[in-house]
Amino acid sequence: MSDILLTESRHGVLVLTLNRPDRLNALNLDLIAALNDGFAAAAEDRDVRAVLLIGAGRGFCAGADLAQITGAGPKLDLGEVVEAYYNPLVRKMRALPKPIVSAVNGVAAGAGMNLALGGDVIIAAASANFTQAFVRIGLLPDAGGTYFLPRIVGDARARAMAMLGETLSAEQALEIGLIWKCFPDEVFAAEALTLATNLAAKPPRSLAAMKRAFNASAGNSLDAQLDLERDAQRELGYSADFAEGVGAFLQKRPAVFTGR
Ligand code: T3D
Repeated sequence: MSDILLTESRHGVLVLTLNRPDRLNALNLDLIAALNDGFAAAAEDRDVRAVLLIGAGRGFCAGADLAQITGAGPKLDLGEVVEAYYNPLVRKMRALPKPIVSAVNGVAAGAGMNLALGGDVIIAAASANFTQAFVRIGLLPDAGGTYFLPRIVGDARARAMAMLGETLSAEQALEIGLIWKCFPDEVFAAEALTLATNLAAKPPRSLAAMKRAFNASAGNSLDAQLDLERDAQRELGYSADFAEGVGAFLQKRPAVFTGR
C-alpha cells in the first residue's frame, strides 16, 4: 500500500491512516484510489474484523485536493472524478460486511466530512470540527453527503449545513447526533483503537447482518424491513456464534466469537 495511506493490522482491526498531513489529508486521486484498495483488501481478508479510519497530523481530511482539481492541467470533468473515484469508495464502505470506525481526529471538510459519514461508528476528538465546505467553492455535497446527512441529522439541519457551510465543533456534532462520542485529544487515538478492537471481538455475522439491515432500511418499507429482519435472524439463529453467545451467558463466561 502507498505512503499516502498507511495500513496496519492490529488485533483484527485494519487501521487506515490518511497520510498527507501537510495538506490536512486532502483527497487527491491517488489517495482515493488507495482508499478504494484498502477497503477492498479489508473485504477479502478474513482476519480483518473491523476497520479504523483516521488522519495523520492535525487534520482528519480537508476534502478534495483543490490544487489537483483546479490545477494547471486540462480542466477535470468532476462528474467523471466522482463516478470513477468517490462513488466506488462510498459504495465499498457501505457494502463492507465489517464495521468501520471513522475516527475524526481533526478538521473534516467537504468530501472529508462525508467520508467520515460513510463509516458505521463516527467518533471525534474534542478539537475536531466538521464543515460541508462545498458551498464555499460553488459545488454541492458529494461522496454521499446529500444521502447520509439528512438521514443522520434530519433534513432541516442537513440543508442548513450544506447551504451555509458553517463549521460545527465536535461538541455541536455530538449534540445533534452526527457522531457517537467525543474524546479528549490526548486519549483520542487510544480510545479509537479500543473501540475498533472491541468491535472486532463481536460476532462478525451479527455485525454484517446489522450493516445490511441498516443500509436497506433507508429505502425499505416497514413490511420489507420486517421481512429482512426475519430472514437475517433465521440465518443468525443457526450460527455457531449464536450458540456461543448463549452458552457463554448461561455459563457466566466471556463469549469468544469466530464468525461461524
Ligand atoms: O470531483 C471532485 O473532485 C469534486 C469533489 C469535491 C469534494 C470536496 O471535498 S469539495 C471541498 C474541498 N475542501 C475545501 O474546500 C476545504 C479547503 N480547506 C479549508 O477550507 C481549510 O484548509 C480548512 C478549513 C479545512 C482548515 O483550515 P486551517 O486554517 O486549519 O488550515 P489551512 O492553513 O487552510 O491548511 C493547511 C494546509 O493544507 C494549507 O497549505 P499551506 O498553506 O500550508 O501550504 C492548505 O492550502 C492545505 N489544504 C487544506 N485544505 C486543502 C489543502 N490543499 C488542497 N486541498 C484542500 N482541500
